[in-house]
Amino acid sequence: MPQVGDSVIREKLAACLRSDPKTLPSMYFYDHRGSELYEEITKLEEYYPPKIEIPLLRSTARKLKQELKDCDLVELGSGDCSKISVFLDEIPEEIRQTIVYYPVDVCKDSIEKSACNLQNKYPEMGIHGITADFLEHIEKIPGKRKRFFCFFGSTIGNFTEARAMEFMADLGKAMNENDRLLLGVDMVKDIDIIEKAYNDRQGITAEFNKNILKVTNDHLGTDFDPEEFEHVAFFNREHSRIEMHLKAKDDLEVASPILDEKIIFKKGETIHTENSHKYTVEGIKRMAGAAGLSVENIFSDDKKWFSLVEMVK
Ligand code: AVI
Repeated sequence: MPQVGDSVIREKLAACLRSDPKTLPSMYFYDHRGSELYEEITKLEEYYPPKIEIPLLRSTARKLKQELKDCDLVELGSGDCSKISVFLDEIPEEIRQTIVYYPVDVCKDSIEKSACNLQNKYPEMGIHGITADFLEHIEKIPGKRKRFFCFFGSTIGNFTEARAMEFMADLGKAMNENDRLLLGVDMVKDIDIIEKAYNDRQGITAEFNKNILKVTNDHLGTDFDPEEFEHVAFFNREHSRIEMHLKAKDDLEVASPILDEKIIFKKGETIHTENSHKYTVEGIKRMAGAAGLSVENIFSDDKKWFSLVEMVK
């Protein structure tokens, strides 16, 4: 018996599958199984971003520690707070006790649990979780003291170009003169390295990609069989992004009693499931400039594969 999601989600998914070309929004990767698979991806040899971002968070925290004094540290999309924890480990306790940390995430349970864990780890620091979709409610973020915004993980790379620009512009508008933003971005590099990161030998990324069909089945009551689709991931040079697709192995029809319609696929037709943009220094500066921000520092690893970009208004 399919689990029927709410009508807004249903309409959104249905519209994506009716569109030409067909799409599914990448946010639907992350049900329980999808989150487990993503966790596995982060440990894969080929998937380089976390292996570079984590040490970079440490070295950058050591460089920025003075800027964190007396500030409200706002992490957008804080998840399990594991990244900020790496960052805060490098901040001396006497500075930490002047910081108030605001994790912002849509998931109330995850915020409460991770804020509690973090409070046990750093009893000297104020912590106030904010349950909000920061893409919609940036005004919910307090603004009395100077703020240090963080958005790690190159999650911005998964937004459409227009959405990323809109998000940056909203942030640019919300930021005051003393505020700072530290943005994690995955950089353009040898295409073979990028493509291998999304086509791992164990097939975990393929399973992660196909899992979106099970999530769709849960919401729409469709009978997608993930085995009838092939995982495809390639670098699109024009848009400077990895694209993930699911390609129909044959002509097929997918039924949905909830939608009361069939979804028809021709052999080779794809569902576009994700974009993961890769950035250049020029691209980052352009994006910052268009949002009314300027780039103060770019902290990168030796190979310049990943960057933490510090921006000010
Ligand atoms: C969450 N996000 C930054 C990942 C990325 O690399 O774009 C999602 C991902 N998709 C496939 N592998 C990882």
